[in-house]
Amino acid sequence: MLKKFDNPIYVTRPLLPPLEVVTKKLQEIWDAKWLTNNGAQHQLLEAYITQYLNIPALSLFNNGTIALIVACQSLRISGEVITTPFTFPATPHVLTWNNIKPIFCDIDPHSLNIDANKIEAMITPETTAILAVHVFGNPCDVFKIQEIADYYGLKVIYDAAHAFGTEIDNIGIGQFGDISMFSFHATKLFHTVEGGALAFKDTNLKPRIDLLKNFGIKNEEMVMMPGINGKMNEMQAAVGLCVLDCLAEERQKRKQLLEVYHQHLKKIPGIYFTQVPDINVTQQSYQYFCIRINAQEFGKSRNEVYDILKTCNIFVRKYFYPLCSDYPCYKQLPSAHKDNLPIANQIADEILALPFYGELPVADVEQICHNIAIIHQNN
Ligand code: T4K
Repeated sequence: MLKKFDNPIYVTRPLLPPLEVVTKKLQEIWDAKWLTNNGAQHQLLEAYITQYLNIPALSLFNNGTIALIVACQSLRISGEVITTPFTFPATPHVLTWNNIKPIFCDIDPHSLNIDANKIEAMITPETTAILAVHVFGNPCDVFKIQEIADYYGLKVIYDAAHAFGTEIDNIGIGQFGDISMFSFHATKLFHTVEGGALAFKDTNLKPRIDLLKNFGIKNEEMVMMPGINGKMNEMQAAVGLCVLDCLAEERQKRKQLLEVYHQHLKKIPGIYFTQVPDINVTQQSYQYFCIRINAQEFGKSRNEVYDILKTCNIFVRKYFYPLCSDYPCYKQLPSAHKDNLPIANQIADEILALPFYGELPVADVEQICHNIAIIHQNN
């Protein structure tokens, strides 16, 4: 029998440090009377995260989307950029806000990331960059993407919104490509309520990025360029510092939940997990846990499973459905045509993000899996 939970179970819950720890940090801000504009908390957090993510340079932002807009500006990207339709709206919107045309490339059916083997065919004389997403924290084929970029003289930007802490061969994911963006939104493993960061290997980029996020202001009498307000404030940074202290435990809990999900769901026909076959992922981000449901083999469609789980008070999410290429603002683009994106269209109909956060009891995960098994058996 299906079990209905008494209280709603959401896809995620924010990692909340003890309130008294946050209050103590806020007292420091009150004492300093310094609320934003590169304050003490900001400087501390920037230094800690640079170290935590194992990257040469980093710049904090008020959210991931503004950070990504600035990434494009800082590299002077223009014309056309090849990207994925299987992502959050922010990814292509950032291009549009920079007056750049997004060109949608199909995805790999296992990693759900942009299919590196299909990028070359999308390159035109207008192409200046590749904007790839490490979907659900699983790394893209960074080596192949860099090879293509080097050959054609393109920049590489990674939307690493989900990939906080991901490492390949013990190298921080932010070391690949020209710039990577991390999101620190409340729903992310590491968060600052709202927030984000740009990570980059070329430390020479830092002055330009820091100018761009502060209106282009160099000093009281010089404004160097048309910048934006992308600054992270002291409250955000303080919350981030408190969340950092809870991260190791949160990661451990999520690792255990991931194992429980795998153990129970792998036996059910028609359920598939994401995989990154040719990349040595030495550390995962544990950001999301997503499955694919093959309707024929499972006996019910993803939408039916979504609806049934909702009646059990389990609020799973269809990340990322609809595809960005189906939004009214993009669907007229030739690259958005379904014939160009067969895998992305298939995956968008199969994907389901299940509840995944440290506070979720193992017993609840077992019950969620049990409910999915019952849905399969009730065909
Ligand atoms: N690129 C990618 C690939 C992204 O996924 C994102 C953001 C970005 C770029 C942009 O980064 P930011 O500019 O946001 O830094 C959520 C997040 O709002 C969004 O940040 C995230 N991706 C996306 C994947 O998920 P929604 O519309 O699903 O959020 P919402 O409000 O429905 O929250 C989901 C669930 O989380 C709720 O059902 C309950 C729980 N929740 C949420 C919030 C906000 C809480 O328990 N407490 C909370 O405070 O987008």
